Amino acid sequence: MASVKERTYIMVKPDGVQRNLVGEIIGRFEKRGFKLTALKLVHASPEHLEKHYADLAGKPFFPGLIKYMASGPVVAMVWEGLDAVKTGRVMLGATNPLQSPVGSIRGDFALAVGRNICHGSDSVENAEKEIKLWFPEGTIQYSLAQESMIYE
Ligand code: RTP
Repeated sequence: MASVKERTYIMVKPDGVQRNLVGEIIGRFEKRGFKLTALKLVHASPEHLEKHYADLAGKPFFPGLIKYMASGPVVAMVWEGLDAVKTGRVMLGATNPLQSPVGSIRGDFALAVGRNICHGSDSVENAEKEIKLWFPEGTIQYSLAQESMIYE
């Protein structure tokens, strides 16, 4: 059932950080109406990234993916709101920027599948797993002043 408390894990990848797109990406989620409940800049280890991408172990691009993701800091975030997971994926666009509509993050800022700027959880279940992995310390709870202007 749709919940305004649904959470998704969004991560600006090293290319997004190096290209100064952090503010742009945060701004899009803020303006859409989502609520930020966790945020940190982290230079993740290959071991940590292998856990995050465990489902992809064995894919031919896996070693290159881990190397790229460990090449610099990422911005790890949790965003909360109605259909956060599905809407977050729409805001990101398709995995391959070529198939991403203009107006999406990848459709506006990326050209190559291996440098696609931003990660977003693909299911509520995976979002909760990823949030635990990246924020074992937990997230912050607070209320948004304009919540009644976002939800009926
Ligand atoms: P992400 O997990 O990063 O949000 O991406 P996604 O769900 O859209 O795509 P997924 O299939 O989970 O792949 C994870 C990341 O691996 C890189 N990739 N490279 N070279 C390739 O063919 C290839 N395929 C995937 C991308 O950076 C993708 O986001």
